[in-house]
Amino acid sequence: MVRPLVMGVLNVTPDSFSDGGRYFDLEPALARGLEMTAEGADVIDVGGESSRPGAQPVPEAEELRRVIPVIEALARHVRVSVDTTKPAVAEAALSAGATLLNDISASLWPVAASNGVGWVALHMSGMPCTMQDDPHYDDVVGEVHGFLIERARRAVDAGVPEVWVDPGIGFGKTARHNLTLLHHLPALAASGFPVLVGTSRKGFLGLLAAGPGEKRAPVAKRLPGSIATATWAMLAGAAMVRVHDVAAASQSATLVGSTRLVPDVAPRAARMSLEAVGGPELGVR
Ligand code: HH2
Repeated sequence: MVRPLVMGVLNVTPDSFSDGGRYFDLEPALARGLEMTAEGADVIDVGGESSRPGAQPVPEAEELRRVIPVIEALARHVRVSVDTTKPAVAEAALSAGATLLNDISASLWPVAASNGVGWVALHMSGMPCTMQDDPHYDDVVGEVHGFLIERARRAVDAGVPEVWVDPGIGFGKTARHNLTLLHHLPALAASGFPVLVGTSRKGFLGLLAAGPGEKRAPVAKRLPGSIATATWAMLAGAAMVRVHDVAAASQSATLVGSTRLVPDVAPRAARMSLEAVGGPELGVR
């Protein structure tokens, strides 16, 4: 098996849309990173600049100040990715121990190639400060998949050893665009590039879960939608999901993996799923 991977979100920012300010200082950030690791995160994604709709850019020195000490400390315990669009921040994060560049600008593959590390290409239409103003596509699936596969091939040609593609849920997309991209994930997975998907707590889940008199369900009420869409994405072929709620997503990843290929489950997933069903045979209830 293979259990899909779980990427835990660690926003070292004052203004991220769902957890801004909670992990802005080093101590709570490290504690949360280690907690997510214990909950089953395979990768911790450290970011120092919010990309929420309307977010303003953060100066390079400030982004470095936020993320480097956290990466240095966490990389001793778990695989770390850095969520940045700045080449200098990417280089410094790799020197500090990160081994994956999570790149919403889909432009940093030369940095990944020269350092021999992994790279995630995400599709974004426009820039965070304006991307949700009036997103428009003639063919959202064709445009997003075409862009990602072209970037991914360029990265492979440049020598990047590990190339991921991410349809960029919420990055210049309406709820309908997001749902359409989720529906067509199998086609992206069929490209052969491993797919990463991040739906966690995003605005379209708030729209879909809105209660009476609410325009959107608040972030605190988006856990069911976050796990449902992460599970959907894994079943549709995503090899990794990016989530805030690691414990729940990790359990879901284990179940998805276990239902795929029972005899070959990876040791950790096997332990968890077998304990859950009460014995070494998955036939045991
Ligand atoms: N979403 C966010 C940030 N980075 N990276 C990838 N690969 N995929 C995503 O879907 C993705 C991402 C936005 O979420 P979050 O980090 O929680 O919020 P903010 O940007 O406000 O810090």
